[in-house]
Amino acid sequence: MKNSANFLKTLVDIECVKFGDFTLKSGKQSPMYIDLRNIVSHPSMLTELSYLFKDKISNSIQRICGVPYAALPIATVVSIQTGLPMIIKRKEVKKYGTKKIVEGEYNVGDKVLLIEDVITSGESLIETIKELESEGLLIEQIIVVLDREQGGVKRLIDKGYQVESLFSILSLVELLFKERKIDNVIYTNVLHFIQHNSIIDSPSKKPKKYLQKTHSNETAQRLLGIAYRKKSNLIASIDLITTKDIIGLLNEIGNDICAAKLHIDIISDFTPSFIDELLIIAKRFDFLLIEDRKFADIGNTQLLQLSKGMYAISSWADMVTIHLIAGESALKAIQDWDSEKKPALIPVIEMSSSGALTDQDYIEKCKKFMYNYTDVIGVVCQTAELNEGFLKFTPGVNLESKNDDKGQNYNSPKYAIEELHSDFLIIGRGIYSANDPKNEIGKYLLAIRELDFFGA
Ligand code: 5FU
Repeated sequence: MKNSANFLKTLVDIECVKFGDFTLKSGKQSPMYIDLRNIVSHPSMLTELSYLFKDKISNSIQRICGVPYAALPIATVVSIQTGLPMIIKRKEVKKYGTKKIVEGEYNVGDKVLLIEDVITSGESLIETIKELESEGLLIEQIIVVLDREQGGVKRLIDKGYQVESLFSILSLVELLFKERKIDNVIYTNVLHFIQHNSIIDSPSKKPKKYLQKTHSNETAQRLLGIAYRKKSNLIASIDLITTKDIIGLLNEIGNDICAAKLHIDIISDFTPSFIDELLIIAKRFDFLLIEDRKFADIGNTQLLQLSKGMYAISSWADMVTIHLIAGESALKAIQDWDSEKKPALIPVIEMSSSGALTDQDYIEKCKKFMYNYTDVIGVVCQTAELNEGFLKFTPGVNLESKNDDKGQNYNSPKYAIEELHSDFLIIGRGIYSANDPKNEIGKYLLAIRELDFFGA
C-alpha cells in the first residue's frame, strides 16, 4: 500500500466501512456502518497503519496502549514498528491472582500514547483514560484511526488531552465522492447524519451551517465538504499579475482556503502551462478554483468566452462568476450547453462597490429565474437573502480597512457572517497585500472560528 487514499479505499473494499441503511445498537438509522475489526485479517493494512502512526508519535512517548479490544492489534504493530513497549488495559479486572487492570511493565509517571480505532462520543477512550490515570500513567497523546466527526475528539480536547485522528469520515466520503465511488445521495446523507448525531449539545452555539447546507450540484458539495473539513470558508482572491507571485502565494496559504479566485486576464506572463501548475497546487492543497470573469454577454458569446481563447476557462475553473444582465436566455444557454467540463455558476447579483446599480429591484429580477438552474450554486452579493441551499459569496471583506480609494467597500468577517449571513468570504488585498500573508490569513481564520461558524 502506498498512500492514505489507498488505505481509505481499501477500508471500503474490505467492508470496514459500508454505506446504506443500517440500524445502530442505539436503534438509530445510520447511512454508514463502521467497524475496523476486519483490519486484523489484512496484514498489509496493519503494516500501513504502523507507518502512519509512527509519523505522528511524539518523542516523549514511553508506552503504547490500545483501547480494548479493537485497537489492541493496532497498538501491537505500532509497538513493533517503533520499538516502544506496549501495555494492555484489561476490559475486566481479573477476579483471581494479581487482579491487575493493566498488564505489562510500566512505571508511575510513564507517558502513554493511547490508540483507538474509531471515535464517536469518546466514551470508551474516557473510560480507558480514567483507569490508566488511576494507575499513575500519564496520557500524553491520543491517536485515533477514524474520527466519525460526532464530537468525541472535541470532547477529549476540551478535557485537555492531545488528540488527533489519522482519518475522518468526512475525508473518506469526500474522497469516495470525488472518485465517483459514492453518489450525491450517500454523500449528503452522511453529512446530515453527522450533523444530527453530534454528542455535543450546545444550543447556544451557531448551527453547523455547512452541514445544514445541501445543494445538489456536485461542485457546491465539494466546496462545502472542503470548507467543513478545513474549517475555512475563506476564498482568496489572488489578484496578482505574475504567475510566480500567484503560485508563491498559493503555496503559502493553500492549506487555509477552500477556494482561490482568479482574474486570469490580468496575468502578464500567462502561458497554458500555468494552468497545469495551478491544477496541481489546487489538488495538493485541496481547494477549488473560481474564475471571476463575470460573463455578461449573450448566450452564444458566453459559451465562446467560457471555452475558447488562450484561457479556455471551462477546462480548468470549477466555478465562474456571471452577470445576469443579459437575462434568462444567456443563463439557459450555459445550462443547456452539452460540455464534458462545465464550471458551476455564481451570478453576481449585488456588488460591493459604492453606487453599484445592483439595487433591490435588480436583485429580485435575478432571483426570479436563477433558482431554476442547477448550474447556479449561489451568488455573489452583499445583503441579498437567498433561498435555502444557495450559497452566498461575499467579497469586500477586510479586517483592517473600511474602503479603498476606488469605490470598494469592506466589511469585517464577523459582520459578513453574522449580519450578511455570508457562507463564503472573498478576501483579496487583505491577504495578498499583507507583509506576511500566511500570518494574516491566520487572523481571518481566527475571526471566523471564534464565531463558531463550523460548530463543534
Ligand atoms: F462581484 C464583486 C464585487 O461585488 N466586489 C468585488 O470586490 C467582485 N469583487 C472582486 O472581489 C474583485 O474583483 C476582487 O477580485 C475581489 C475583492 O478584492 P479586495 O482586494 O478584497 O477588494
